[in-house]
Amino acid sequence: MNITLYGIGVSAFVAKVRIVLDMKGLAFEEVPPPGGYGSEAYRKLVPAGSVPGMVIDGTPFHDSNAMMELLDEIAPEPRLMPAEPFARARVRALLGFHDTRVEASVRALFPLVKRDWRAEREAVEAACAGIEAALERLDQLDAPAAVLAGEAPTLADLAYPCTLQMGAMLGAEMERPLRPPPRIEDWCAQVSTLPAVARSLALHREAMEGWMAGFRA
Ligand SMILES: N[C@@H](CCC(=O)N[C@@H](CS)C(=O)NCC(=O)O)C(=O)O
Repeated sequence: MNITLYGIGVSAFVAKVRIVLDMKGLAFEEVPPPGGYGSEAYRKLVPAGSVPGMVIDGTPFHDSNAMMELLDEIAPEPRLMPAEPFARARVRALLGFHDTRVEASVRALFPLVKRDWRAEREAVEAACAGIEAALERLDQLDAPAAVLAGEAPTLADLAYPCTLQMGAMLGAEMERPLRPPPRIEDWCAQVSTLPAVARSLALHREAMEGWMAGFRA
């Protein structure tokens, strides 16, 4: 199998897919989208134009969750989706909650860190409180600990660490440390010990540091 992952270092969506590729021990090449995401050159390779994009033996794929599930199906070991239908539905719900609630709330900090955020303390506070509210809801879903406690990590466990790191780094950058629920922090710390997760966390941290440094006065 010839696999190319198109990605950018700061994307937590890209990290989700990279982590699954690493968990499966699949060989792949990771490259930035030519011309940037959305460019004409990139859309010739991955018509959706978003990152992550992936091409397997000439066939393009987009959408990180679809790619994670695809990889779990074509490379079954270790299994990252449970076999039982209720558990599968819970994993998919957690993947959706990550994309639409948690990552989206963290992304709300992006425009602020690019600006003179010191002049917008209220906006920073509101955005960080939004992340904390999303994480409180995640905690109340009662799923993360339960998912990981089922002895093997699932796709849901692997989706969150880089996003939580991104929120923590952006909060720290803007002098508003995040306060995630303790159970979420413990869960994330536990998942982060997996070598595949640790590798992407390190890549993501370095990319975020470089990216944020570009906006410092
Ligand atoms: N639902 C997509 C979202 C990915 C996404 O939002 N990627 C951003 C960069 S981090 C992007 O490519 N934005 C441009 C676009 O969506 O056209 C996924 O899970 O892959």
